[in-house]
Amino acid sequence: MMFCFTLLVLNAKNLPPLDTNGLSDPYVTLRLLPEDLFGKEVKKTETIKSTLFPLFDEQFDFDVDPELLKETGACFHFTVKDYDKFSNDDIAGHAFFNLNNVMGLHENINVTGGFGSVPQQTLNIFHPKPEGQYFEILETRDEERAKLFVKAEKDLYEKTVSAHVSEK
Ligand SMILES: [Ca+2]
Repeated sequence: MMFCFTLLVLNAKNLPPLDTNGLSDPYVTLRLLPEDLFGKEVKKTETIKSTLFPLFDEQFDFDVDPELLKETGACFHFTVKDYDKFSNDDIAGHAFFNLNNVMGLHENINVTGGFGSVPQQTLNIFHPKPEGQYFEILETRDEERAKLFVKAEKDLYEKTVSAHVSEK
């Protein structure tokens, strides 16, 4: 049985300035990983011009087999990019969202009440280095390597989050 996973991309803040005017033209691409399970479909938001605090407020629907969301390493991969008219778009950063603990997935119930009933998640973006190496691994079709990559990213994400929390 397939179900529709709906994701609302709200906003981003404090993005790195990637244009010479000290601003950026951000948009977000999102996809499900690992590719071997979910395919290569990539969705993207509109580009918001000249801002480091874009408001996207866009909704995306993914038709997925809920069993796949329970697989190790299943996650959303977000990439925040800066649109450039005359060169390749720059990458502002990446973020990952683990899907193993999504509300309603294990309880076998529908989450009702719309977005108001689902807590918002704030993800910290990070810029992976060296970029080339990350992307080679990311693009690989080999499932085991993809999973290892995702696990490493999740560990990094957890570290980023805990560092962020302890700052407060
Ligand atoms: Ca730009």
